[in-house]
Amino acid sequence: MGAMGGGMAGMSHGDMSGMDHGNMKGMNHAGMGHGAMTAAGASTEVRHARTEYGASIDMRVDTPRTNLDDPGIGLRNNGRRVLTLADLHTVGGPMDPRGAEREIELHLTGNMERYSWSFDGVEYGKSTPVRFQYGERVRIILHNDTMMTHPMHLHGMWSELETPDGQFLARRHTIPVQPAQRISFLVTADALGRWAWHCHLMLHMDTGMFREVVVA
Ligand SMILES: [Cu+2]
Repeated sequence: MGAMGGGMAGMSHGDMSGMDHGNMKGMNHAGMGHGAMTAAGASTEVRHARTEYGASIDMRVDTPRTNLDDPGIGLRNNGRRVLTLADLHTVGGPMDPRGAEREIELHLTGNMERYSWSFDGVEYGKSTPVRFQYGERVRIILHNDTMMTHPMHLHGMWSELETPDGQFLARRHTIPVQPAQRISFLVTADALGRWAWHCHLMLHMDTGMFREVVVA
């Protein structure tokens, strides 16, 4: 864990002062006058859910990084050029030209000592589904509050990765989120039903970094 570099700067351990208005997921930001949400890109205001202040969490990141050109731990400055998310460009642009109608922010969380993993401090067994309205265009922000990279796989729909200022980059099934990184992507909820959304590291998925997504 010694190779974290600059990403550690903003981490708080047990500091309650960052507690704010709780879990924003499912809330419609349209017309809410949310200061940090810009037309061009994802909101930058960090919102830790209330459920992140519990025993399931050993770390929170208050000043995440948003750059996509970091090769990642163990691959930096090794004399070779390493492909990063910033190098990807899907030919033809996004499948859906619409901007996001609302924003869902979820944090990737865990406790290294307990070896438990979760979204927003809530393991799968205690969670309720994330709900998408059929046909909506939604922006998902994933904010990594852990010291590990999590390759996050949303089933059933495409994840359209964007730059911090809202430019389309690439269409993917799985998006790796590095330690202390905050990334965003757009999803068109065009597939009715129940879908899995999880980290692709088996031990993380099995211990709770898994959510059900319902499109209805
Ligand atoms: Cu993981």
